Formats: sequence, C-alpha cells, structure tokens
Amino acid sequence: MRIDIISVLPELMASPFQTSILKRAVDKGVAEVHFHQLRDFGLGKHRQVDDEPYGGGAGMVMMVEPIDKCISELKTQRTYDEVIYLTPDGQTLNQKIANTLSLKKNLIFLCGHYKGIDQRLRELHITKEISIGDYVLTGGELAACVLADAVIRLLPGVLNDEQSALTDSFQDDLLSPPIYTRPATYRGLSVPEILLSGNSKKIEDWLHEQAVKITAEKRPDMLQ
Ligand code: 6GU
Repeated sequence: MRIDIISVLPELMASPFQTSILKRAVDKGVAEVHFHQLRDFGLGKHRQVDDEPYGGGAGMVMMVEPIDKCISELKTQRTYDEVIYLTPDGQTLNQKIANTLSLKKNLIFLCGHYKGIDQRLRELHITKEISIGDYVLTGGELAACVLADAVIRLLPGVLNDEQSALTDSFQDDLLSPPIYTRPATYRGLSVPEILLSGNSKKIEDWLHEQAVKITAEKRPDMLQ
C-alpha cells in the first residue's frame, strides 16, 4: 500500500512512522508513506496556501489551486483508490472503515487546517471525508497518523502474529476479554482458574462470555 499525505506541517507526522510496528511495515516495504509539503504548491513569493472566505467570517480557507495542483500531479503518476480529506466534519473513523481501506492500493490523505478547504476541492478530488472523533484538533495531521496506523497494522505481514489483528477489540463487534500473564497470583489476586485449566474449549467459551459481559458494561451501544 502507498499513502501520500498532503499537509502544511508534514514534519509533525514523521515520528509515528519511524518507530516500532509502523517503522517495520515501512522498512519491509509493506507500506510506503510519502509526505508532500502543500506550501511547495503555494502561490506567489509567499507560497500562499490560504485566503479569507468569500462572504466574510472568521478564519482562513485553504485555497483550491495549491491543493488541486498537488493532487493532480500525484494523479498523473498513479491511480488512487481514495482521496481522503481529514476533517472533524467527516465520517467518524471506526474499525470497519479501517478494514475497508486496508484493502486499497493507493491512498491520498489531505490534512485540513484553518477553517477548512475551498468547497470546489470536494467536487474535483475528495472521495471520502474522515474524522477521528467528536472533538477539534489544531489540524488533520494527528488524525492522518491515527488513520494510517489503523490501516497499516492490518496489512498482511505487519503484525507478527497474523491472528492478533483478527482478535482485536471491535474486530468481532465486541471488546476484548480480560487477559493475564505470570505470575498466577499477585498480591493475593489470582488469575481465573479456568485460564489455568488447559481446557481450550471451556477457555474459548469463557473468553467469549467475558467479552460480551465487558461490552455490555462499558459499551452497551455496541450490542444494539
Ligand atoms: Cl480529521 N481534524 C481536525 N482538525 N480535528 C479533528 C479531526 C480531524 N478528527 C477529529 N477532530
């Protein structure tokens, strides 16, 4: 998979891809992440990328031309499956969206800033708008990193134990059951007997029962 991320602050997004699992995915060539400085496509000697809104009002608008030029140039090089605009007004990210995107080959992420982008960019290029939750960030960069992480970890060969993405919370619409490791007893707190029983059928049933119970307690909305 290739992800092209367009932003006025690409340096904000370097470290998540230089550490741990995402770094390994990039090193292995399973994921390619390319950053594009929008200002390189800015207008005039000040490399302008934003301007005042027509009709007035507070805040600046990301101009149509620099973003159009950047995306159009990328589109001459390959075919993109989705051009995703990261904005708090978008569809809220969930596991299903991450699963769907993990099957794509080429993605563009456009990080929003200021009051947002000129509406005409939606008509020209944007195929999806994604938010990472109902709160406002200073820009789309951290959201782009969250989305890239959620998608890249699903790519074949990224996680060591291929099973582990399949048993994530949300992957079967349930939260994860409680887990334990050694020691079997710590400060008088013992691991549930059944997990030490070696009876894999009983353990599996118990884990599912616990997952349902925990989901009902913490996220009753997920069981609707
Ligand atoms: Cl994608 N962008 C911004 N600026 N704030 C957000 C967001 C995105 N998702 C949640 N809050």
